[in-house]
Amino acid sequence: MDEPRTPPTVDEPTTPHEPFPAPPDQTAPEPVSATGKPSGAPHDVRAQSGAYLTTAQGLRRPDTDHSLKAGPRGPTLLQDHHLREKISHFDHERIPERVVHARGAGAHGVFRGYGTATSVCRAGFLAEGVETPVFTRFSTVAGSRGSADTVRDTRGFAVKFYTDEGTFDLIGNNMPVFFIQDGIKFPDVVHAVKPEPDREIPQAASAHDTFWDFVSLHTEAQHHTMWNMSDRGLAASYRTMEGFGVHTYRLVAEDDSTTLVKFHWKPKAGVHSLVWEEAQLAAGGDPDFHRRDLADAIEAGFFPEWELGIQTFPDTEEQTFEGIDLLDPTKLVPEELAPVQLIGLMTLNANPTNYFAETEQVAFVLGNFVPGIDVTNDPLLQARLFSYLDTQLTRLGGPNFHQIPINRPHAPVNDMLREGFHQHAVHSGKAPYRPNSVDGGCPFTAGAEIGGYVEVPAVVEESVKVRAQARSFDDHFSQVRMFYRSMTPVEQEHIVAAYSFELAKCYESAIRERQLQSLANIDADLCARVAADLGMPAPTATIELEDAAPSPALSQVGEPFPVDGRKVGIVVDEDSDAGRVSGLVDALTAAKVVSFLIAPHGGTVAGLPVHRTYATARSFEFDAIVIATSATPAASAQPGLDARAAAPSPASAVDPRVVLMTQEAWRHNKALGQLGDPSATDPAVVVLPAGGAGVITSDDPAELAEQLVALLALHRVWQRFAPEMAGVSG
Ligand code: HDE
Repeated sequence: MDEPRTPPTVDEPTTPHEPFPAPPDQTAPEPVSATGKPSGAPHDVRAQSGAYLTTAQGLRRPDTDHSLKAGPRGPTLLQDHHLREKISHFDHERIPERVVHARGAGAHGVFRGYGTATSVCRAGFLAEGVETPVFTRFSTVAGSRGSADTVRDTRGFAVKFYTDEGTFDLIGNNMPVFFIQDGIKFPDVVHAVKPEPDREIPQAASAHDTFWDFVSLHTEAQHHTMWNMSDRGLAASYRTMEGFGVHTYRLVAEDDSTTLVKFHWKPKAGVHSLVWEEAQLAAGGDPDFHRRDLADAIEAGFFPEWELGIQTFPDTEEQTFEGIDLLDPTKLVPEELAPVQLIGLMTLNANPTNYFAETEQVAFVLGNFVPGIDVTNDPLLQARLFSYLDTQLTRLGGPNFHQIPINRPHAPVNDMLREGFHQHAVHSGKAPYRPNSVDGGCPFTAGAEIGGYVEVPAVVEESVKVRAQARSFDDHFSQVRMFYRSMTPVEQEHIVAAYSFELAKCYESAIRERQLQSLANIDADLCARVAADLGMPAPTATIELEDAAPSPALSQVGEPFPVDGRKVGIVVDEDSDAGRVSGLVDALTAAKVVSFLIAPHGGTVAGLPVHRTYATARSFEFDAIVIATSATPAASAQPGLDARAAAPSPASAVDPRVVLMTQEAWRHNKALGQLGDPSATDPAVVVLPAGGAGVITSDDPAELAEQLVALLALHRVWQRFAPEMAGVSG
């Protein structure tokens, strides 16, 4: 039996006991066999067991600190098998990281069908109340496995549904459009965004010549690029990202009728982003910002949830909807034209037990479908059908990667795939071929009526073999304009700043000039503002576009969202009124907001447990900051670090780290509060001579909590720098 986990002791423990069990927030892949059979084993069946150190063969070892030598000062002996096993295994611990999406975080969960899709899709897991285990992996695209989470980038959103009918992988992104229209261009766009090959810099960043060289020459990339330059490129957390299947898929109903669809994931917590400076600070201060947030939220019981939705379109011969080519993955269909219909709920409720075994080894394969879900001719999707299986052969070392625990299906497997590296199945029988009589004809083929996957007999027009694409793919700008003009002023401001930053990082003037030309075709005002920032002339448009109606659904600003799991930092010290602070924490906890007490030192202050010290806390970690102390400079403060220390202002009487935190929170449009016991510092004094939007003061903890929650629901105090936003942010 596993011993319950006990806290570490100062002295090295010497009483043998079994390994500790995984903490309650963690789970492991379902203990099914390599061929999908329920094993009846407990979830930790693959965890290590036994109290004593062993070799990989279970042989107990008395010493792992000294190699076997010819005398204490002599050479090491080749016969030391324990040494060789230990070093050799270590030498081979690494596997190739993913070519793209190398940096990611995963979680286990469950998907529950609403039954609202059954009229268009026969897939059993979408039926009402059916619960299907899932494993979801979120990722950045460009950076390598050890890069920072908060860089400007697209985010991956891949979900593995372990359904009774086989595994379905829905591998999407947090943006509904893609850089390229044809999969054959994927290596080009990826080579362009990856670090430049001569110096291998910059890491996890698109702000460099080769990326902008490519997207300005290959203008079909402009739509996706605009999404990256928008707030969507700076996801606040994985929990607050929308997900999109991007391609148009084809659903098949029980009566064989077909419907074209685009998949959407709608986060229950709303769609939120970081601001640029905050993202940069987080990349340095906590490169694991998103990974930590996801794991912490699940551990704390704030299970992230998304509703799966579909936009449906008639499966007509031309495969267009309202003039939009559904096979062009650089185009979206505005939700105002085709509302998203919700068809199920995904809840992520458990952390993985082991990062490598699960999050690193999970293999999403685009060709993993279940009856009821089929492909279209989107040329990007078609290439992906090849790539995802192929890439695993190198990454996971052979063709049996689907037998790795996290990849095992939960449906019975009776394939005729045999042997290969790392074969975990022990196949019985003699006839892995069909037809056979030796094994009594087994395995038998299954028609659609008994769950067989039958491809939709879609008509392929009589055609000529060409390397070409449809003329309808030629419009590269009108939806980019539509996206930009659908943004609120503050979101547009961020887009201008992002282009200005990224292009200013390019060395080659020709590349900046070329990209400005694309911006001129998208929107003259956008182009003029970026050109001014770059100190370059703004070109005029070279093409004429019809203005598409804006799609307000594309904006992230304006709606209140639930505050579950949002974080408030409360600055306290020995002067704080412990009763009031506890009252605030309780009121915030009741509203499902998490409080962190930030104090000059660790341990306790005023009898309250400290979660962060002035040295470890930084504003980006919190959605709002409350000051509940006079915050006079602590013993460890270096007041000279406060730029205004010399000036005789009330702010200089405040610890510089509290000043920094408050000012950053102000700049990042976050709510600021003062728990107004008479000693508490007024944040408005720290950040501004007089108060401002989103700065609240109360000596009543419940009232302060209520006002904070109202501000948190809007995510940021949008009108602070854009007064015209006052209407949307209350
Ligand atoms: Fe991927 N993509 N991709 N991609 N992709 C991979 O598969 C590829 C595309 C996406 O968390 C790789 O297992 C090609 C679109 C996600 O493990 C690789 C093309 C979308 C993930 C690959 C695309 C995506 C990947 C790398 C153009 C959004 C991470 C390792 C035809 C709809 C999944 C791997 C995870 C991963 C190829 C385009 C999303 C190399 C060739 C469009 C979320 O196979």
